[in-house]
Amino acid sequence: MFKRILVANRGEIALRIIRACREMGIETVAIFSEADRGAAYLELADEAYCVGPAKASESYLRVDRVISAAEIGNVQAIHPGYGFLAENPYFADVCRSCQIEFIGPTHEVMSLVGDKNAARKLAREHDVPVVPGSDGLVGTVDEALAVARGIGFPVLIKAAAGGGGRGMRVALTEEALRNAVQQAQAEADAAFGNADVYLEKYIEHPRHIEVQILADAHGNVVHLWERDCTTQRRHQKLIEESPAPNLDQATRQALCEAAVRLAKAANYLNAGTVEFIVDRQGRFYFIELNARIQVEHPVTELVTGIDLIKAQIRIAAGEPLAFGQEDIQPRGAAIECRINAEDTGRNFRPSPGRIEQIHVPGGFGTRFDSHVHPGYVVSPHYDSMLGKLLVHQPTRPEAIAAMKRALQELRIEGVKTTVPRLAEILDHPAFTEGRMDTTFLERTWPSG
Ligand code: MV4
Repeated sequence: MFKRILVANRGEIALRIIRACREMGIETVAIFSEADRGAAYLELADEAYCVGPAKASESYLRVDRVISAAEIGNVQAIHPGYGFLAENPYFADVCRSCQIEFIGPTHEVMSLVGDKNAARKLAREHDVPVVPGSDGLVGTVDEALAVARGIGFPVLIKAAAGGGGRGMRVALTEEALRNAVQQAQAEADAAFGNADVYLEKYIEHPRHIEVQILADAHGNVVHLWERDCTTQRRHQKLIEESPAPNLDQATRQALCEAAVRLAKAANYLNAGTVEFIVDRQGRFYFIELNARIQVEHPVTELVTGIDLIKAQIRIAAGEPLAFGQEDIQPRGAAIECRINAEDTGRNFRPSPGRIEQIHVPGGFGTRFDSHVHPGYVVSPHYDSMLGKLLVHQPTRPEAIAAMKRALQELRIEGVKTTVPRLAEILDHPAFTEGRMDTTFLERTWPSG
């Protein structure tokens, strides 16, 4: 096992990783930008080094500075968390060349899944359902027209280098498709330095369901069931839960087995998430494979009892998984609410500033993953998540009731937060009845 790990991240996920390491007897080296200097969670690491100014592009995203901290800190491995360098194949490759274990997939896998068209092709070759669409890239408007006529409108043009909702464009008609293809190509080129696009039938009002997987270096691949992340707004998830409501057992089983098939086909290593959309008829389609630990991973930890961060570290150290698929029996229902410093009355605009007071809820089955404390200053330089409030209960209605109670207990003074909107969502019949789709929030609160 590793003796010492560098945590290449900040905030709640850095704290989450530091805690797991401490419990495993692993020393930690933290990094911080000048905006995070003096942050309380850094005290829990064994050492901490500054990697640059507040701007992420000059600190947490700087491969040279992060690697320097790893060399000076004399670590054997780096945990990237999520965001920043977590899905950067170049960073994973530099780690390898420096003989530092990257706690995540290989750079080959990261390159493969970063190409959404290649991932789609792999899925198709392994009987993982994909949305009807082009066989591969579409190079010209005429090609796109031919595909669209075959599958019918509306269609979605997606950038091969996109993902997470970036680089997509809907076309409702043949006339619109011409411009849409050219615009999508130009945008993809500008945003990702890669103009490749492909075409899919546009699935209206889908649900977003993802499957957590773990793969070790000995060929074992398991799934840890699904998370429903449908309750999101402008591609920002607000609430995640497991199990997905109103998903029949046969579909659930098929979805999870498809995820494992794809992970095996990709030679996947470490933790990953296979993302699907589910249409109104309950048909599911593979969308993308996320090669990182995700913000919402604790939802899965609560229903399975498996610590995903520790599992990631053990896998990276070469240990075989300590459990098989049969050992992963989900229990009860878990819900996560993202507590962001945002003003829901002003279109979720970030609300940075000093947290004057915070009271954290507790009680049976309640977990709050957060790095903030009274006096903590929320920087405008990073995403506005203050923490993740989670509950675990025997059933979904009980989990909803527990979350409402916990949100009432949570008191944050000094910045505006998403708490009032979260409480409204938990009271909405579309949510309580599990009838959400990805347009639910925008339709219900059109002004923001
Ligand atoms: C889609 C889709 C409809 N049809 N693909 C957005 C995030 C990215 N991972 C894939 N996304 C979508 N792909 C087809 N063919 C609708 C979305 C989508 C969406 C998906 C999951 C969660 C929220 C979403 C919000 C808007 C659109």
